[in-house]
Amino acid sequence: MAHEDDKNTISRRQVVGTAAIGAAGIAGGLGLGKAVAPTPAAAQAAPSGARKTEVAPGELDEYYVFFSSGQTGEIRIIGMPSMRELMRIPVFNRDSATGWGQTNESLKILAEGLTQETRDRLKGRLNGVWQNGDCHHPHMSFTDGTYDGRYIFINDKANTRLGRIRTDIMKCDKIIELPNQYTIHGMRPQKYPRTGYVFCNGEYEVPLPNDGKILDDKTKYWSMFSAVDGDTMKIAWQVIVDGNLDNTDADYQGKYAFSTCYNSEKGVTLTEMTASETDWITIFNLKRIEDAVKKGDFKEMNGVPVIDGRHGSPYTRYVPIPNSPHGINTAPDGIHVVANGKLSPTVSVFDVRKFDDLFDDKIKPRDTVVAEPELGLGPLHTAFDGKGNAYTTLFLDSQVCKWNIDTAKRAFKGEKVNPIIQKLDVHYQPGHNHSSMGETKEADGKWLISLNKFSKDRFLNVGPLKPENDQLIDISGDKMELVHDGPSFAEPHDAVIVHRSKLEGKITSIYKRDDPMFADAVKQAKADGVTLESDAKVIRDGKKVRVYSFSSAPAYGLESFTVKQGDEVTVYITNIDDVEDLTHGFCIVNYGVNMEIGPQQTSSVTFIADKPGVYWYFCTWFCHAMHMEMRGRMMVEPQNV
Ligand code: K7E
Ligand code: CUA
Repeated sequence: MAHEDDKNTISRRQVVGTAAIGAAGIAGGLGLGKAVAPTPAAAQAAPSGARKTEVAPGELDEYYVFFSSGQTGEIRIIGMPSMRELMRIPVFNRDSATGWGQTNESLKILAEGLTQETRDRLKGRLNGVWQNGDCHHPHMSFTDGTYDGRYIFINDKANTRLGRIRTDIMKCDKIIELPNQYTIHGMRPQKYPRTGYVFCNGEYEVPLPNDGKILDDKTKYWSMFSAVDGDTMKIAWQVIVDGNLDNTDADYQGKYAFSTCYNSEKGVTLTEMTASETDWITIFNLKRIEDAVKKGDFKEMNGVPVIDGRHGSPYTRYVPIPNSPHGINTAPDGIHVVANGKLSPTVSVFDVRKFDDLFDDKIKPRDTVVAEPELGLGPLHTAFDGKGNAYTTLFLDSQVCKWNIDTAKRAFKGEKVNPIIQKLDVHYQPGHNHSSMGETKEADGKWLISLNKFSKDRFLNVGPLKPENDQLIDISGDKMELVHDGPSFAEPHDAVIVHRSKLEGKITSIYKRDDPMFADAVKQAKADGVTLESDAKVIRDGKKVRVYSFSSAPAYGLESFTVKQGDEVTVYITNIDDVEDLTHGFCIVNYGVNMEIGPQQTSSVTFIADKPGVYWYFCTWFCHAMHMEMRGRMMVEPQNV
């Protein structure tokens, strides 16, 4: 079977002409309209393992899956193996349900980590914050090589930000914009000893500073590798590199981080970017970089120590690999790192133990490569089962390829062995895949999710814009078995699969009254002499009016309040219910205001009472049999009365 697949691959490859894949090859080969026709959906028999995904009513899933949402800008939590969507966590998006991007609490988080320059640009518009994001890579914080259940980090490719989610309440608590770079693509937390750093790749090259003085001179464009301190969410240092930076990962020793580069040419057109037969991975020596920061071997740019990591520097090494690699993944054995070929049908396997010698110039860059198996067309990302096998997505072939790392190493040394164990059709064109606990040293080899970019005919037709298809594959046996199709909308790139034991006892259902999320509201109430949990009153402070109310199903503390046209009104609501699953909302009709108030949470929103009249406010989260009656009036007096 493996042998046959291999033959297929070779003949298809010959048709495409891999050796000559240049820009023309991409236009023909990677152009989706002409992509290799996948197996029709009907040809895939109904999976016998469908029951494996069944989680009976009232039972709980074994794993949490944290999905990115691409250009939707949020994080989604899915239960696995049922693949039921459990929750969405707004991060970079404006969310109508929760008021994220409108409440004072969320606006503070969205604004405080922006650079001064961006804050000035956004003054007086868009609520002072970006309204869109593009999430690719969600990752949990690590301690000692495995998930520690503290935080989820997520990149924003669109507006160059890194977001952090507190897992105790599953809400975003910090967002930072990185200066000196334009876009964050690859992002990974440090695995050992802990997170620690969060590494962020600046994919696109720009002039630095990017102030318009240099525009078209691409020889003066640069990419930046950044390390953010995951505890403080402050940027620690940056490294300027040759080429660009696509995906990144870290080792299990705490010594190195590494990134793929698909544009060593520093081209600005497709033809230029793919001109060279080889690109490279860039390896960062963390200890040497930290020493450089200590002894001052850097240039300060916008308050950040920027280290020169271009060719010839002691801080980086560049290892050439075939044209335009994409994903890079460290195996749970702590030794092997796989860079995925994309335009090349190969993946390159590195042995991290050789990186010490490479930095001491005892060996050549290519001596760190210990295998380079040819897997099929368009390898993008690789996952692991902790048993020595790797699972690589083949974008163009619409397959997942299971292969053995050790066999690949033997083949690289010239032995006549085939590392490929099985190829499984997926539907269609997979980007990332992820195995259960697979990016930790506790990879358990049970499940694999293939995040497929196209669903075509797999679901009821919903128009020109179709969902993606996240397929669940059982990898616990010798053969991979497809067990579930999961449509999802725009556009989860990546997901991490976390065993529920990692979060046990860490998640709360009721806010603590001293939660830092609403500390500002508590402070303001104190200054106004108001007790948030029991006072319902209106405080006037010139043209500023602060309305304090609480909520307890099915009523608000204030049945009505009156303000004057033109007032700047801030409404604070404290949900004094301390019952699990009893969230209230606060929406004002025709004022564009709505927010979530969880049990024991205080939420606030500020707006101008610009139109006189009677405006009912009402509760938007179903909370009681009398939920419809949970309403009150905002009366706005006309200005000239
Ligand atoms: Cu391959 Cu942004 Cu991780 Cu998309 S990236 S697939
Ligand atoms: Cu309170 Cu519905």
